[in-house]
Amino acid sequence: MFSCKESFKQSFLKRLERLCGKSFHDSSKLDQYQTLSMMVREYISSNWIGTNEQSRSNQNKQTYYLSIEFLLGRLLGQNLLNLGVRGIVQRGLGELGISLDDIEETEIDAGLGNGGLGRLAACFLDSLASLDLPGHGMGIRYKHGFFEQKIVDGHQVELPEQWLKHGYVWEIRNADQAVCVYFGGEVKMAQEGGRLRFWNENAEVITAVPHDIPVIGYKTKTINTLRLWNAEPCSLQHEQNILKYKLDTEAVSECLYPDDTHDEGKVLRLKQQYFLVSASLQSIVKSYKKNHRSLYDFHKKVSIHINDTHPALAVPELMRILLDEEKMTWEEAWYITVHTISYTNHTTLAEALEKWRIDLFKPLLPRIFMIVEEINERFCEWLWEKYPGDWDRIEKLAIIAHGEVKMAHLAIVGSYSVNGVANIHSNILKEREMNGFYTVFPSKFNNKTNGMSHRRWLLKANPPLADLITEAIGDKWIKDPESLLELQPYAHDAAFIESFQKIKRQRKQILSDIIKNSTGFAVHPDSIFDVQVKRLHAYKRQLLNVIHMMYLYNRLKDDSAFSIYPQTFIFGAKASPTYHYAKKIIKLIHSVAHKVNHDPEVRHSMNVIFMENYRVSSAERIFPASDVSEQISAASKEASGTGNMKFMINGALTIGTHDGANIEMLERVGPDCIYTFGLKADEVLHYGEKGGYRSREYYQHDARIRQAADQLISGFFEGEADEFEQIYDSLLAHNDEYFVLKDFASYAEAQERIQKDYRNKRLWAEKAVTNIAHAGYFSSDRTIREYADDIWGIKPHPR
Ligand code: 26V
Repeated sequence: MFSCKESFKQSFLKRLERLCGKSFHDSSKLDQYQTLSMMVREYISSNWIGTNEQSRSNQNKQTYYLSIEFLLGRLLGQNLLNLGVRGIVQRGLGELGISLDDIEETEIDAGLGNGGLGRLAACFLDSLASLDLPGHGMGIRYKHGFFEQKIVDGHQVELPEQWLKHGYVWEIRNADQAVCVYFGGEVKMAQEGGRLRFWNENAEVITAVPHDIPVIGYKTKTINTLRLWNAEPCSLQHEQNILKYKLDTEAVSECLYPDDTHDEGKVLRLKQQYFLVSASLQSIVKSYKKNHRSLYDFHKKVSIHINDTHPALAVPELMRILLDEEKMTWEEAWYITVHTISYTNHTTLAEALEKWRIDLFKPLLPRIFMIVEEINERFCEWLWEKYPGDWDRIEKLAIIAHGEVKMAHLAIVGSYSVNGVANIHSNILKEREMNGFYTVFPSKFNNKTNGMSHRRWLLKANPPLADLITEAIGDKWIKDPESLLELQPYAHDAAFIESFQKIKRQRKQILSDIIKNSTGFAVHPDSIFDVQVKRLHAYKRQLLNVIHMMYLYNRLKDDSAFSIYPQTFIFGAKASPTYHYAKKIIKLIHSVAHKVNHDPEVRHSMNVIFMENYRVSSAERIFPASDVSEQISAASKEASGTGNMKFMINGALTIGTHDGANIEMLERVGPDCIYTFGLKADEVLHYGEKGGYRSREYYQHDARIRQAADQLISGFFEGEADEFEQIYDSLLAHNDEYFVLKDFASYAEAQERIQKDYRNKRLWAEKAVTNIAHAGYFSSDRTIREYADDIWGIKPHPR
C-alpha cells in the first residue's frame, strides 16, 4: 500500500471510510492521522511477527531495557521516515489536498518522561532497532505523562497531561499476556523436601496488562517492542470495598512522577517501581522458558539493563523468581542474577540517589525485603572476609544501613556492569562517589558516553539540512553517523556554507513564527538565537544566563557607548511542581523578559523569550533554529547532557562549562569551535568539600554582579518587591552553592567572544559545519553499539 502514490491514495481513502465511518470530506485531521497510523501499523505487522519469530527460532540473546521513563514524543513522522515511505505519503496526501505536516502535528507527544533520562531511553530504542539488535524496552503506561505547563502572569501552572484522550494507535493491548503483581501480605515459610519454601498470604494483587508498541528501525525489517504495563484490578482479589480497590490499583499507573528532585517518600513511587520490575521479569522469564530448555543458561540468552536505580528491584525480584518459583539454590540464583543485570548511573548528585526507608519498604514488599536483607548480609560477610576488621568500609558500602535501603548499592552489588554516561561522569563515579565500590569491584565499572538519535534530531527535525548534507556526502551518514566527518572539507566550501546559512535563516524564521503565534511577540530572525532548553534545576544554572541578561540590559541602558549584535535569548524549561526555587527562576525569566522586551531603548538589541510547555515536539523546532547552545551547568554536576549533542548536530555553537559530554565535544571540534568557560570539575568539587569560596566577595568586587543582584530585591521588576528574595539569598546568604557569581566574569567573557565571532558570518558558519561534522560520534548508534559489544553481548540479526 506504500509502494506507489496511487495505491497509497486508494488504500488511504478506503481505510479512512472503514475505520472512521466517514467520507473523506467529512473527516477531521485526527481521523486522517489515525487512519494513516493504522496503515503503518498494519504495514509493519508481518515484520513485527517475523522479528519475534526469528528471535524465538534462533534463540539469540535478547536485551531488555527497563526504564521508569520513555520520552517518545511523536511516532508517525519518524515511522514513515524509517520505513522510507514519507515521500510517497506526502505526495499522495498532497494530491488529496492535505498536508502531511499538519497530520503529524495532530499527534499528541507520548511524554512519559521527565527529561534527559527518558529521552535517552527513546533514542536507544531507535538505535537498537535500526542496528538490527534484539533489544526491547519495558516501562509503565502512565495514564498521564509529564504535566502540561501553562504560564500565567509569569508563573508556571501545571495541568494534567492527556495523551490517551483519543486512544493511542501505536499500542496493542495484549491482555492474554497479563501477569499478577503482589504487594503487602505476610510471608509464610515451611520446610519442603529439605529446603525452605516461601509464599505470600493476604497480599494485594494487581494485574499488569502489557501494551506493546512496535519500534521500527530505519530501513530494516527489524521491529522491536516497547512493552508498557498498565495496572488494573485483578479478579483473584477478594475485596470488600471494590471501588477503593479499583482506584488504588489504577493509581499505580496513573501518573508519571514529575519530581526528579527529591524522593517524596511516597509508597506509590516504590509501588510503581516494583510493578514495573515484577511484571517485566515475570514476562521475560515466561518467554524464556517457552523457547529454552534450561534456566541455568538464562544469563547467556537474556540481559536485563536497569536505567538508573528506579528498576533496581530487578535484582531481588529475579532472585525471588529463581528461588521461590524455580527452586534454585541461593548460589545458583545469585550467579544467574549477577550475570544478567547491568546498571547505568545518571547522576552523582547525592540528593538524587534513591533510598527507601525500611518502614515503608518492608510492609509493601515483605518477601523482596527478606531477599535484600540476605543479599546485604552475604555482601557484608564477603567484605568482612576480604577486609577483616574494616567496619568503616562495611558501614559505607552496606545495602541496608541506618534504617534505609540504598538502591544504588543494591544495583552495583547485583549487577556485572556499572556505567556512567560521559567520561568525566564515569571518572567521578570511580574516583569519588562510588570509589568504595570501585575498589572492591574495579572490573564492573565502565563508561558509555550518551548519544542521541541523529535520525530524529537531524533527519526528521531538520530535513533541509539533512538534504544538504546528503547532497554533499551522500546518504550513508544516516546509517553510519560517524561518516559525517566527511563534511569537514565543506566547512571551507563557499557554496555549501551559503546553503547552510540559508537553511539556518529559514529555520529561524519558522521558529520566529511559532514564537509570534504563541507569545504574540515578534523576534528578529537575524538576531543571534541563544537558547537554553532543559529541565529547570539550580545546578543547570539558568540563573547564570539570567544574571548575564540583566547585566546586558543594564549596560545597554547606562552606557551609551555600548552596543551589541542583536541577541534573542530563548528559554524552555519545566520546573518540578514542588521545587519552589526553580519556579521562581521561571518567574524571574518572565520578569526580565517583560522589562527587556518592552523597553524601546533596548528591545532592538536584545529580546527574551520563554517557550511554554517545552517537550520533544517543540524541541524538534528549536534545535534547528539555534545559533548558540547554552550548556552552562556547574562543572561536575551534569552527568552528560544530551541536548548539547542535538544542538551540535544542527550547527549551533556551544557556550559551555567543562562538564558532562561538553568535554568530549571540545576534544572533537577543538577550542576554536566551542566557547568554554568557568571552573573545572575538580575545582568545584574541591570548593564543595573544603570550602574557600565566598560569593559575597564577587558581589563586592564586580559592579555588574552587584547591580543585577540588588535589582532582585529592589522592586526593579514589577510585582512584589520580595518576589525574588529567595534567589538573592541563594546567591549571597547561602553562599551560591553552584558558583554562579564565581563563573559570571568568565561566562560574560565567553559571550563577548560569541558577540565578536558572530559578526564574521563566514567564520561562524565554518565553525558550525565543523560541529556538525564531528557530531556523528554523539549518535546513539555509537553508544548502543558499545553497550551491545561491551555490556550486553548481543549481536545484530538482520532479517
Ligand atoms: C535529580 C536531581 C535531584 C536533586 C537536584 C538535582 C537533580 C538533578 C537530576 C536528577 C535526575 C537524575 C537522573 C537524570 O535524569 N539524569 C540525567 O540523565 C541524562 C541521561 O543520561 C544525562 O544526560 C543528564 O546529564 C542527567 O542529569
